Amino acid sequence: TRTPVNVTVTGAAGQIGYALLFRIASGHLLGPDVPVNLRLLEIPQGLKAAEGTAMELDDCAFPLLRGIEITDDPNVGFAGANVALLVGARPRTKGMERGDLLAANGGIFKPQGKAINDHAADDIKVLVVGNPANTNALIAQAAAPDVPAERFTAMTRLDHNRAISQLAAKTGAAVSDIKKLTIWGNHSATQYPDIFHAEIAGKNAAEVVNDEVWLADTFIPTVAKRGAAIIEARGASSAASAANAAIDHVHTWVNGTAEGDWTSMGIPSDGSYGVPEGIISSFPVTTKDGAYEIVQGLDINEFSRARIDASVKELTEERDAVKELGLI
Ligand code: NAX
Repeated sequence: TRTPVNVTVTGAAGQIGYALLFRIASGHLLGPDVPVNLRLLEIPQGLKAAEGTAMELDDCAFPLLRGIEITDDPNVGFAGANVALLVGARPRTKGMERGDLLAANGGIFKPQGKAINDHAADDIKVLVVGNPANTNALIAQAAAPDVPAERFTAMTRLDHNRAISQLAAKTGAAVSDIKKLTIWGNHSATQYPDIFHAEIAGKNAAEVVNDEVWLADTFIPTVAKRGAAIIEARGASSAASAANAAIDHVHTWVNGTAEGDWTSMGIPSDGSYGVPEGIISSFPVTTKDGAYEIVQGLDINEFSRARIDASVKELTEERDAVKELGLI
């Protein structure tokens, strides 16, 4: 029998946490043969609700769930963690400026990065879901100098999955026929979903669609503003789909991308595609044996270049702002 993997989830009492924990415990994060220990990290006000969720997890009698620990101390929550899902964040409230938002989240992600640095397992893999996800991941990464930088990633898989779904709806293709889609840049309204290298049943997706007006005026804004559309319809932000994307992100990172396909992950830039080092930006990546690599050699046309640059510019501005605040 395998040693259980320690999975830490922050914001465990929130709505994404509620949609996420049961799937982790039932084996969807790491595989049907991998036992897990769950660590739920919350703030003091969230502990009671986290305990309630833990009671329900017990009541599922999941064969793979070996233990649940609940804490409001990051040093305890990340002790021995192999996988950390950083979901809890400070949402933007009315009248809050971007600087206030970045400062409030710095107060969360800096100490969490330090606790990961000091207490997590050597093979720790971190996924930041809490917004602004890319820059929160950068703050946590900067606070963890002893952890290889590439272990800190930000979630753009929900955007990736949304883009596949929109493309399938437009073309009548099955989602499983769509490969090599890319989300570039920031998990924000400036993100760029790129179909120029995507394939639909082996054919180039941009050629199949053959409609640049739809691409620019419908597809890209629909994907980028989907989060707001969900809030409008549901009266609450995306939760189950966000949890599903977090599961997909880690599952792919650990278990590998399929031959002939890739995925999108927010990762520390190595300078590829003219994206400057020092930010966490989304790229097309393949994964194997628990490591990822940026897909190299893609031709970037003018349409794509302008959009990638715009999103990267936003990320460098966020980076400059958190640097100014002393958060990195
Ligand atoms: P909720 O407000 O339902 O839950 C957040 C939870 O985090 C709360 O229980 C709160 O007590 C806890 N929390 C706050 N500070 C904490 C800290 N320092 N340590 C531990 N826990 C803490 O939000 P929910 O809907 O679950 O969303 C969570 C985050 O995901 C938000 O920042 C949201 O913006 C972000 N999202 C990111 C997405 C992505 O694609 N990257 C998509 C979905 C989602 O919008």
